[in-house]
Amino acid sequence: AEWKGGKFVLAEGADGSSMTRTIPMSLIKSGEVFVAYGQNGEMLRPEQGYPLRLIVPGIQGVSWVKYLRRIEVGDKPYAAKDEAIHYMDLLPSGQHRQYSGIQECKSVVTTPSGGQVLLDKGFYNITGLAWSGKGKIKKVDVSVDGGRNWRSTRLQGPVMSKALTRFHIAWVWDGKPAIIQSRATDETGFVQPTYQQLRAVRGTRSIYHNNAIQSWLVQENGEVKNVQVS
Ligand SMILES: Nc1nc2c(c(=O)[nH]1)N[C@H]1C(S)=C(S)[C@@H](COP(=O)(O)O)O[C@H]1N2
Ligand SMILES: [Mo]
Repeated sequence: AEWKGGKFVLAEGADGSSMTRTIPMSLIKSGEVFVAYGQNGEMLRPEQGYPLRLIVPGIQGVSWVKYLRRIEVGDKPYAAKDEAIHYMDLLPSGQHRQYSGIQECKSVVTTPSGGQVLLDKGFYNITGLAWSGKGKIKKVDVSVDGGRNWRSTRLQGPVMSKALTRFHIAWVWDGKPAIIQSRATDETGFVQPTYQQLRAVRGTRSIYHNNAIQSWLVQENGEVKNVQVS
């Protein structure tokens, strides 16, 4: 039942942090938000939020409140501690960006990635994950030269809205240093930004919602590490 003035829902967790988040009623009306008690035929596990967990597709993980113990409906956002102290971004203008839950299009290469080691030159299947809070992934491009050249990858089905989408592309490593990146585009046409592009919009003091292109450096000895390409 919907309360007439109900524009926002408060969701609170039962753990020590009492994780508390405001969920706009518009999201709930879209019919995608639900409360989960199980997954793949078994109860949620403690680390997944047993016994109940809020699922908010397209919204950053912090709003997926685990150990759900309280729901309230109100006419204003609640400015909970996790919204008024944390999870705000300080913009270059000096203003705070708040209640900015939607996860914009992002991707990351999972193999090869930081901490892994390529044992020899030769064939590799570069693979990773892409996702968008605004719909389906349309395409993912991969670069092995730090963003100078890009090739489009094969998306593994089913490609579903606001869900992780795996991509694959073949690569023959010649044994020389290489910088591997992925760049996703979602069905709205939004293209995942470089760090430079993201900083131009969000400044340098914005912590959350980092959806910039991630770079992995493959070194000559095969070790892969995290680097930032400016
Ligand atoms: N009750 C409760 N829910 C919570 C949190 C928490 O600390 N307490 N952490 C949030 C954050 S910040 C994230 S990123 C996700 C992590 O969910 P996962 O462990 O299923 O990946 O849970 C969210 N839900
Ligand atoms: Mo998080």
